[in-house]
Amino acid sequence: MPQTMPLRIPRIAARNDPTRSPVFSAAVVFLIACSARQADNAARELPLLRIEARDLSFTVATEVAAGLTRIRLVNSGTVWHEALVTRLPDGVTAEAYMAGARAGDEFPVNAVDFGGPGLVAATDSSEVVVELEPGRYAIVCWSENHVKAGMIAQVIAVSDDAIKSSATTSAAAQAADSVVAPTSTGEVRLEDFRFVHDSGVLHQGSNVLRVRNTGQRPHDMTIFKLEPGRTAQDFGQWYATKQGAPPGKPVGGMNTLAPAHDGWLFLDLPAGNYLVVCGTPEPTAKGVQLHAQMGMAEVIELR
Ligand SMILES: [Cu+2]
Repeated sequence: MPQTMPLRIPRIAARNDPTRSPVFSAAVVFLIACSARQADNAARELPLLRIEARDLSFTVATEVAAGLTRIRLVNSGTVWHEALVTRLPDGVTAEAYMAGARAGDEFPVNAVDFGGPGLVAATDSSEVVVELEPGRYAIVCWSENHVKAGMIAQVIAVSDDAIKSSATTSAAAQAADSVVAPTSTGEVRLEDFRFVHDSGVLHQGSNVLRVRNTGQRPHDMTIFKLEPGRTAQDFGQWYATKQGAPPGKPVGGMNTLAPAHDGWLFLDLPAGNYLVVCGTPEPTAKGVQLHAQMGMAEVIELR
């Protein structure tokens, strides 16, 4: 993949919000806290697919219920990892996907990207909710092309009806019926090639972002917390060589979503500057470029 990042980064300052009277802020904080808590509760009711990443493999269940699913990546490795959830065409295996990746295909076997937990640093975790259709999925780490070293796993999403018919109690069957989508605290649309959102979409503390791909291309939303005093330009320069300590670290995100796909992204953010990028590759006349290099990047300041 290409190795430079954009130099022109729009800056969005949450502190410029005009509605910063103490009373208003307190009310908003209270409302956000409540809605985030409700969202957490709703998400907790959903089936959980826990993925553990090591260097360089995944440990994950072989089966999950189709429908709205909470997917949590725990990084027990020593380097950054991510977990793309991509639907394999009928009859196609994760091994075929890996073979395609090794052959240089950026989007192997026409798999359909369903999102998944974005890139996180060692010992950190990343969580999303997405709706899985019944079928076979690959869990893939594209960070540093780990997939080519075998960092891929396979999960079957089993249809709701199959689960209900095999449920041993009516309570279990009802549980399969009563899943509720998380309540979001904000929305980000992924377009070709920019993030579209309100200026105050992210705030300190718990965020539940609804992320929708309304573009014609696949997109992701990967978030890096910049070290104090470091800029997006610093990050781009470091990324080009990967020499020395990185000027920021990944704190999660929504992995690549195919057009018209969506999901919810859980983020717990302390104050600081965040670099938001789309790391999805695009074949262009100049070779393959990351969307971040095509302008799909911005800095959000949380104060
Ligand atoms: Cu993109």
